[in-house]
Amino acid sequence: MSAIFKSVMNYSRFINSVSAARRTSPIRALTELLERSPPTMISLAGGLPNPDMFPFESASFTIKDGRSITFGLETMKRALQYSSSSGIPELVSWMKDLQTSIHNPPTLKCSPEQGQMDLCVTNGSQEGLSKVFEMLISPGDSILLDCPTYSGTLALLRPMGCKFLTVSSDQYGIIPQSLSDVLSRWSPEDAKNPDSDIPKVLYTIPNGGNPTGASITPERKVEIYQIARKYDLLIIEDDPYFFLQFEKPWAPSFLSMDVDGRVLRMDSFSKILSAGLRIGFLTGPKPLISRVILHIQASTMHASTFTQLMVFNLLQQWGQSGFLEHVDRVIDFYRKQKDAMQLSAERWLKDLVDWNVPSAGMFYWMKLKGISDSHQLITEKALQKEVLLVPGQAFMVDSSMPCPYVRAAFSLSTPEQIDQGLQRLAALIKESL
Ligand code: 09M
Repeated sequence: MSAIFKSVMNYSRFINSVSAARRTSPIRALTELLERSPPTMISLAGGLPNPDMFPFESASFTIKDGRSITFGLETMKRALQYSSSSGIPELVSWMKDLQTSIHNPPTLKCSPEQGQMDLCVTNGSQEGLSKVFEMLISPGDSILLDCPTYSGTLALLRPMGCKFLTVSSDQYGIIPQSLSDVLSRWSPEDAKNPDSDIPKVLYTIPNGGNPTGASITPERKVEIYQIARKYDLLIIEDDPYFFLQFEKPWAPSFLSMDVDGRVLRMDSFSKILSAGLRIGFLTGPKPLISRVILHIQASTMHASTFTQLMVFNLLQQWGQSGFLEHVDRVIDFYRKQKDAMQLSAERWLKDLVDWNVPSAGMFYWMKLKGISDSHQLITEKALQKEVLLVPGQAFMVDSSMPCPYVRAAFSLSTPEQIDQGLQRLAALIKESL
């Protein structure tokens, strides 16, 4: 891709009026000044609390591999204090190195204005998603997405008053021809007209889609990226299941092919380190990441300093290779879980359900044959039979339409429970036919 000429992006085209109006807080600017000052500086400026007054003194964590992390008094003071809105510098730097090793983004050496790759820490990828949409979407805007999709994204977008333009997909993700077809009612030139209603944003989950389990093939990604270039679209790559790809080599990301700086990528540690620590990463062109950081300054301020230090200390001890070894162990677990669900589905659901075997993630998307809507079946009868699945409706743009699908997660149950659960589902379906 590096031989391809870069399009010059006009980022202001994508930023809505609320985001464009964000300014750096004067206190934040002073804090940064203080960080660059000599230790002799007496600052009466910052409204930071005195950590000597906090009751916690030290902390120690035992890692399952036998190592430990200890926060002494000084680290503890820092962990309990406010910190930078973009994330603690050492974690940001570690993650930039990881993104570089894994994705080698073509924008790494661009100037900041030209979309140089930047990164910030978020409270899980959900905060990245919410901040990105709040930067880009104005009421009445159209957004391109493949449906069904993550209910958390729909929950975010629905109240924003945007129109959903759904693109067809299958087990290999978005079908590029369908994306072209949806866009064919506009001309690429419309992207230069500020009054045009041409969509500006494509959202997708590229690996182990939630709920479908689908993963976009590398060939399709290249085609989709070319269409995004043609119509000047930003691609929102929501990829929390990237590290749960069962087979190597891992698929190249949109970020890895992003010569222009039109990809905003969400990564998450929720599935590999901890969901409750709430650590995610937003990677993308600097002019857009800096808008998101301004929003973080004015809302959550930053992801927990304590949590960030805890994660950073672990990553530093592990190094990139240790981290990737851990990821491999996690993948081995989920692959076995996926195989267990496959086996049980073959055993109990063969003639009752259609499904595809996922190549990443945590979900099977099951179509119940001969049942037009799974909602009542799940919310009433399944409860009595003591098996719970998510009715497909939850992932649909139009949730008023009947939906014969259910989402089955293989993450949390034992193979025995999975087997029993699917046996119960089979009995339910048979009763309802
Ligand atoms: N179900 C997710 N998905 C989910 C879910 C969840 C409680 C979360 C996609 O932790 P974060 O912020 O990194 O993850 C957010 C996120 C972003 N994008 C595609 C996701 O699947 C997490 C949490 C209960 C149920 C949940 O069902 O699917």
